[in-house]
Amino acid sequence: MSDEEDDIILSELDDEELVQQMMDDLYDGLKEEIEEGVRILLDRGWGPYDILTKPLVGGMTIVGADFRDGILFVPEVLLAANAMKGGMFILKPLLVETGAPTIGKMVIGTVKGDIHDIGKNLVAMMMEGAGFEIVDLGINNAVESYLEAAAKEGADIIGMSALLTTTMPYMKVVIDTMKEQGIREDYIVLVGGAPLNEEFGKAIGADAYCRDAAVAVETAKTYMARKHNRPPAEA
Ligand code: B1M
Repeated sequence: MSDEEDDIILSELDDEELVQQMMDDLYDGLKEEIEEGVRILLDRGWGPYDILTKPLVGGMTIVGADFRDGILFVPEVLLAANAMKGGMFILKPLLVETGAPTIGKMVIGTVKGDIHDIGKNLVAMMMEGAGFEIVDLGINNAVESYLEAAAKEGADIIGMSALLTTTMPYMKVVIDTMKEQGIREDYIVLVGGAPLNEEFGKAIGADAYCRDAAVAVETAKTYMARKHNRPPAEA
């Protein structure tokens, strides 16, 4: 870090400068600075969702582009991810404290072979904030992990996340296994992750692809409303 950067006092920056500085700090993996920036923006009346999406997700998008282009490498990206998690840790209670009644239960996890969890964690937080009960299965989940947890927890929704083109096909393994076991219709299946799209979601037989955490919340609500309005099965 240069002397000039050492001298920056985050609280003296205006909002726009602070957001830009936080994106730079995220890039540099500076967790304490990110935490400080998050607290300053909260003190200035920013909503937790805006803080997540602008400096944090915005910063991570730049990290992703430079990782792809070979400018950043895994250790630097891990530091950036760690800084992002520091910010998310402060925001989580604020995102979940709406006191909304439980409107459904979702088990969510990143699929087998994939250790990316930032997006999945963000979805889990936002869903919790919207009144869903969340069972977070973490990363690297095999089909058994999803299905056993969904049955044990009496889940309404199975949520799967994948960030790699090599791991996204595993979502189809889970859905095909559900079909084989005759339990596909027992659950709403929502999928998400940067390399996915609507078409992929349809092709693998998911109920819906969710572009981001906000879409995941809205989609889950829509499907839960449909589920509750479904006529009872004939005797
Ligand atoms: Co990884 N990585 N990574 N990585 N990494 C990507 C995904 C990559 C696109 C980078 C790049 O090349 N540009 C690339 C994948 C390329 C491809 O598959 N075609 C890649 C690679 C190659 C790898 C490794 C293979 C690198 C290596 O080792 N050579 C390796 C894989 C390890 C493995 O999984 N087996 C690897 C490792 C890592 C780190 C460990 C260093 C770190 C992860 C740390 C962590 O997650 N704890 C990491 C990171 C941070 C990234 C990038 C830079 C950022 C991902 C992220 O957190 N984004 C990423 C580049 C990128 O995506 N731009 C990259 C922010 C997050 C908020 O967005 O996850 O998309 P996202 O989630 C969104 C939506 O997608 C959606 O909502 C979220 C919030 O709005 N969503 C859902 C996500 N899941 C959902 C589930 C739902 C609904 C919506 O269910 C209902």
